[in-house]
Amino acid sequence: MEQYHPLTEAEAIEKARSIPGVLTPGAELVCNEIGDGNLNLVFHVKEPATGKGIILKQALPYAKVVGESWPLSLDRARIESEALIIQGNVAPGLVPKVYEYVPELALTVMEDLSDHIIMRKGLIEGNKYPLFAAHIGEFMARTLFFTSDFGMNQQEKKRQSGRFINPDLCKITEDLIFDDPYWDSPNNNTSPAILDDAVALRNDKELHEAVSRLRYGFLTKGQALLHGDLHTGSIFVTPESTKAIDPEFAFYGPMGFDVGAVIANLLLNYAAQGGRMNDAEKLRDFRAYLADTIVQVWNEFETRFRALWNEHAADRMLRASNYIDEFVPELLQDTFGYAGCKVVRRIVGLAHVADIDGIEDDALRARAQRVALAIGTALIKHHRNAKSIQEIIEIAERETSAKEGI
Ligand code: SR1
Ligand code: MG
Repeated sequence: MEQYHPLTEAEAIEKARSIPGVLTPGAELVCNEIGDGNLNLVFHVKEPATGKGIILKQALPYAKVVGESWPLSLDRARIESEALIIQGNVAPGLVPKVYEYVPELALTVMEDLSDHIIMRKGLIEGNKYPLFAAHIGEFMARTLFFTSDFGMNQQEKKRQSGRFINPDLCKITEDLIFDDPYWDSPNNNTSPAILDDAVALRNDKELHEAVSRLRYGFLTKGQALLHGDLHTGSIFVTPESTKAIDPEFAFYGPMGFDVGAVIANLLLNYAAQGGRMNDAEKLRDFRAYLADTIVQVWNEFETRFRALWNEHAADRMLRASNYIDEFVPELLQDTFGYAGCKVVRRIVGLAHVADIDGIEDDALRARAQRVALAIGTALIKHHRNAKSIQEIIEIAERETSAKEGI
């Protein structure tokens, strides 16, 4: 058995060659390490003559973004590969295929999606993805429903939850999302230009009450197997196709955390475009597209989730009741709250987003950060009163005009 070590590019090529049925036997192969995330090595092995390729993702025993001082369990590679397999079974075509998982190397060998682009990059460039809402709504409805007590064998769900105890990665979320932004944590990465807004977060009792409730929900509500980090950097797109990647944060948690993650990242782009698009008409049009996409993501998700419930509810009591009509409104409230938390952490916390950090002009970048913080905190404070997805758009428009003066 091979001992764990970070792969070299030559070893990645050798491993890729051993996968049957993907690359041409004996073909010339090239390899690049393309990992630009916070945690892992990612090797892209490509066959230049045909364009065929394979991705090899290897966990490092520490958080790459910080260094060896932040150790992390390699078990996250097993969790990611098992989550991808489960998601691929219940939501076919919406995640990359896993060819092999090599436990001793914490290595997942999977489908090359280089005909897609990372959605965050696409949105930054101002591209629209008309099928995205339906695809991601389908992905979330099917993965969350069929891994929950609503849609799977309830004894098997307990056993499955045990395989997705993910303490190291959950701790990252507990700290970076539900703790650090609300005090002067050394983990934070806050621009001095918005220090007054960051300090206001630390002194806002009403906000702390609401975040504390959401944090407790994250810790205790084991509703479904979440992706756990479903931001637009974890989604590959083309105009016709959507694939969710990178579920290493997968664990049994509150469904609204995944739905909120998607919406938060659309809102971050919404805030960012005010510092990116100079043409007022283009900006209005792109923001209208993002707002419409947010509403559609929820509607597509809710419609599908309810349909799955009607057809597959797992026990007699669910089938005999209208509990779904109580559950979905609570899920909407969680979605508001988690979306807000995920916006706030990307502005003052350790890990930011390129949508906003990539704005060249300092004043416009600071304004976009303030817009995002205002939207995020308003969502968190409003979450228990949320009744309709449309309220997210009202909040985004209201806070944006207040900060941008339009
Ligand atoms: C230390 S890891 C920082 C962030 O990167 C991942 O994508 C997660 O969002 C995590 O919080
Ligand atoms: Mg990731």
